[in-house]
Order: sequence, then C-alpha cells, then structure tokens
Amino acid sequence: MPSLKLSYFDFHGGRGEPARLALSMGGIPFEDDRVPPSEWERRKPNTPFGALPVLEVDGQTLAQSNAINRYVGKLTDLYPTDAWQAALCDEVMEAVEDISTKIAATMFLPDEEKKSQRKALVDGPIPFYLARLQQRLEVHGGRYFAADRLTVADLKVFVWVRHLRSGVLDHIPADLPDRVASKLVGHFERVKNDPRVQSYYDKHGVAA
Ligand SMILES: N[C@@H](CCC(=O)N[C@@H](CS)C(=O)NCC(=O)O)C(=O)O
Repeated sequence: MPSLKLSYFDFHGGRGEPARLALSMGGIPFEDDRVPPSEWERRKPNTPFGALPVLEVDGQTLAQSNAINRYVGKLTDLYPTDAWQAALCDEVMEAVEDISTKIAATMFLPDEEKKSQRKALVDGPIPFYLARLQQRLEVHGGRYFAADRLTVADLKVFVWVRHLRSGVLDHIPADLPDRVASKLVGHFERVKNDPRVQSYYDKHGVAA
C-alpha cells in the first residue's frame, strides 16, 4: 500500500470528507492532514490548483476531489470495477460538484447579495439537483447510485445532503431535501446507518 497523506481543511464535510471516509472505511492508514485557516495562505501556492483537497501518494500529489475519490475508491473497493457502473458513479460525483460549486460561489458574498443569490438557488438549482439525483438513484435500483452497493458516489451525495440539512447554510432552508427529495433523504439515512460510516463518526466524535 502506498504512503498516503490527505490534506483538507479542519472541518467535517466538504470536498475532502468522502475520501477521509472511504480511507477510514477501507481500513487504509493515511495521514489526516487538517489544514488550519492560518496556514492556508502559505500552503496554497504549493498545491497543484491552489485548492484542497490534495492527496499525497508516496510523495507525489493528486488534486481534484473526484480524482481523489476515484483513486481512494479503487484502493478501498468503494469504486465499481465495471466500466459502466464506474461511469454512473462518476456522473453522480460530477453532478454534486456542479451544484456545490454554485453554492460555494455565494459563500463570501455580502449578506444582502448572498440572500438574493441563495434565494435564486433555492428557487431553482438546488431542488433541481436534489430531484434529479433522486431520479438517478431510482433508475439504478433505489438503494445506491451504482453497482447496487455503497461507493464513493454515495459518500459524496451523503456529505452534500448532510450539509444542506444541517441548517448551517444561511438562507437555504434545512428541510429542503426532505420536502423535494424524500427518497434521497432515505438514501442519506441508509449511508449514515452503514456500520463503517457510523464507526468513522464515532471515532471523530461527531454525529453523522
Ligand atoms: N474542483 C476542485 C475544487 C476545489 C476547491 O474549490 N476547494 C476549496 C475547498 S472545498 C478550496 O480549496 N478553497 C480555498 C481556496 O480556493 O483558496 C475539487 O473538486 O477539488
């Protein structure tokens, strides 16, 4: 097994969490490098694209969360071996990137601007992505997004739905997923109740 160091910001959730979860679920040792905000300015220029997460593999760096998810998914058997099922897994991870990028763009806006941009997201793109993800889930059997088993795609959707439901996003109602995509919330519960997922959150002392 290569020597692994996963660098991401020091909070639960976000683009680094699916890889942290997958490596822990697969029992693969890795250095969980949690970058404090005070260090980011200094470290940013040394990352491939000026952003986190970054995975170091035997001293070589890999950026882009979904590339990292695919790689760790292969190491942990949480990524399908079948080419078609792998593509379905990719589709879902890219869809979560699309909508997460729209939400992230509002993060540091002045409050009035944030409010109006988030209202527009709540009136359109967020329910759209929730409903379409739910549709993809149902088309592929209703339990998991690909290969009829838990993959990194499920972890990525789980982390996103948890973020929405947590209520930490100002002007985005926490009950939106429950209102527009109850089966996706069912999927969230399924992933949350996976014993490997539960043991990760028990270890880190936070509720899933
Ligand atoms: N497409 C990239 C986006 C990475 C990204 O925007 N990361 C954010 C954190 S989730 C970041 O590093 N923000 C700090 C910055 O851009 O300075 C990926 O999927 O990894």
